Amino acid sequence: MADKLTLYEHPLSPYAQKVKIALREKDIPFKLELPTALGTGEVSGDFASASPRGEVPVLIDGDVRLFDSKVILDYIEDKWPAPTLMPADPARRAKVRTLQEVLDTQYEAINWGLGEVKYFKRGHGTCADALRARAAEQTRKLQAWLTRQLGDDVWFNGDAFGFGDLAVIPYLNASIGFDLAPEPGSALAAWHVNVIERPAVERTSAEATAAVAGMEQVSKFVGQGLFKREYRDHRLEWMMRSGGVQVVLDGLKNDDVRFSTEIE
Ligand SMILES: N[C@@H](CCC(=O)N[C@@H](CS)C(=O)NCC(=O)O)C(=O)O
Repeated sequence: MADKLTLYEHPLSPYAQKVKIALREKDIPFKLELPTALGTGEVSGDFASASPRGEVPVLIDGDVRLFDSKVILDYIEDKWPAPTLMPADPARRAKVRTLQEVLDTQYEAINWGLGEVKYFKRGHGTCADALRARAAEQTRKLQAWLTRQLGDDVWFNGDAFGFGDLAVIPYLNASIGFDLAPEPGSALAAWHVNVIERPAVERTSAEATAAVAGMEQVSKFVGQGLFKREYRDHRLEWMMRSGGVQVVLDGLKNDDVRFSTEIE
């Protein structure tokens, strides 16, 4: 391979973690970059031109510059088809895409909301308690849904590990970090034990765990105006529907939350 790929990421981004797992499973070399000023809404330079939404992950492969994890994953599978990470059967492929859709939107929003409460100290007191309780209830329901999706299979992807599995792992790991592990003895818990041992998953998960330590400090930086959190799509809806209307209003008043970047 001539030039190494560049992946702009943050180790805690579940979207970036999915891409790293895919590249590592396929043994494709890449270098990692953390975009300057990620999280401020003020990104610039090469990253900003490749990522008009200012979000990670971004994959640079020569002249090819891609944003959005599902687009990037499909590109990786198309360009480096072996070993395949997608099942062959059309119904199974559709099931994998359903998993990606639900996990990247509804499941992700819950973990993101828990992060807003725990690390960014949103909704002090009773509002924070209510947000945590709603998140726990929603997580239990989604984990029950995932258990039903897995059924008697070993892998979400079908016969072998693939996109169906890496679609789930970063989100389930984050739940476990928030003390919302899958029910002991469940098929989902057994799947997690199995999947976490894969070198690509283990390495990517370890990078995320190492980055959690830095999160203990971030609320100070919000106060100093160094963060302007992106309340977008399902995340914004989650905060509104789960008891955090005041969090959104306070954030807008204090100018430390923003909506997604309008593409120009
Ligand atoms: N739909 C996108 C979502 C990417 C996304 O939201 N990334 C977050 C990190 S988890 C981000 O970079 N946010 C920019 C910011 O917070 O400023 C994908 O699948 O890649």
